Amino acid sequence: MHSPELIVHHIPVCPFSQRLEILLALKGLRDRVAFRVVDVTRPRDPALLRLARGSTALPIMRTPQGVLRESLVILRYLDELFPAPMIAAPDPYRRAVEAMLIAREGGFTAAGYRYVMNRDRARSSAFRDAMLAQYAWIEDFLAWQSPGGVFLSDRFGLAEAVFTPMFMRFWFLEYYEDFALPAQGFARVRRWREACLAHPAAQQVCREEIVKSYYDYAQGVGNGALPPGRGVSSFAFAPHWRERPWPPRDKYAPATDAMLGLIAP
Ligand SMILES: N[C@@H](CCC(=O)N[C@@H](CS)C(=O)NCC(=O)O)C(=O)O
Repeated sequence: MHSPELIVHHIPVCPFSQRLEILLALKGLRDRVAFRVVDVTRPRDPALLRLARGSTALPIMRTPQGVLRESLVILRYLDELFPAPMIAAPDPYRRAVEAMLIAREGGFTAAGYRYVMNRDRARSSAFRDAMLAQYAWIEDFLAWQSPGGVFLSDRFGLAEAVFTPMFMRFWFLEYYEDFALPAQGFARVRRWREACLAHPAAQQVCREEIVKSYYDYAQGVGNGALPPGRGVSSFAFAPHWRERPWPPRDKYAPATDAMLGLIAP
């Protein structure tokens, strides 16, 4: 069954839409859904806003029956619509275990984004501790549910599709905050994270694209808005991120458009 009616509107470097791309890649069904690119640095098309009932958050997915929002909802919809193979755990109990881990994704995501967006150097260590507390929770959960394994189950599944895009975005913490998991106490979550990052179905973005695109988040400004004194967003499509220099790692000394290789069209 070919379904050209399934259309996702997304921001290409967005972790929430990468979840959908990973799920489709795991199923070998990437071409069943058309992805339409939205430029987050430009005013949103009113027709798209109407589709999402005024919400600017992406991704949204158009289906023959109506519009769906929220990446976790769309993930489960796609998993059930194209059930061969199911990516969620097949057994109800294991699916519930998977759901316990997925229930933590919001707090995990928020801790990383708050940390990179913090502009008060004196508070950096508090944000680091909050991030480490999130990793410590996952460490404990995996040590409980899958102590000797790599993934939560015997394969890359739904929880991995949910968390891997965040592990990738958090390359911005390594770059702008020198954040690293401590050598002691995080072996299980480190094993999980490394296997997630290396999985062939999850290679839609790379570290360089993320570090360059998210520079403005490190300036405390998200979603394509402009930091003070700047004219071009780090999320701009042109010049292409590959053609721009790596941004300065010291986020407290703001760079100019020119230093970032950003030139107004
Ligand atoms: N909870 C939502 C979050 C979606 C979200 O925040 N998307 C960001 C892009 S990464 C966005 O659309 N930002 C632009 C905006 O909200 O205006 C989901 O899981 O789909």
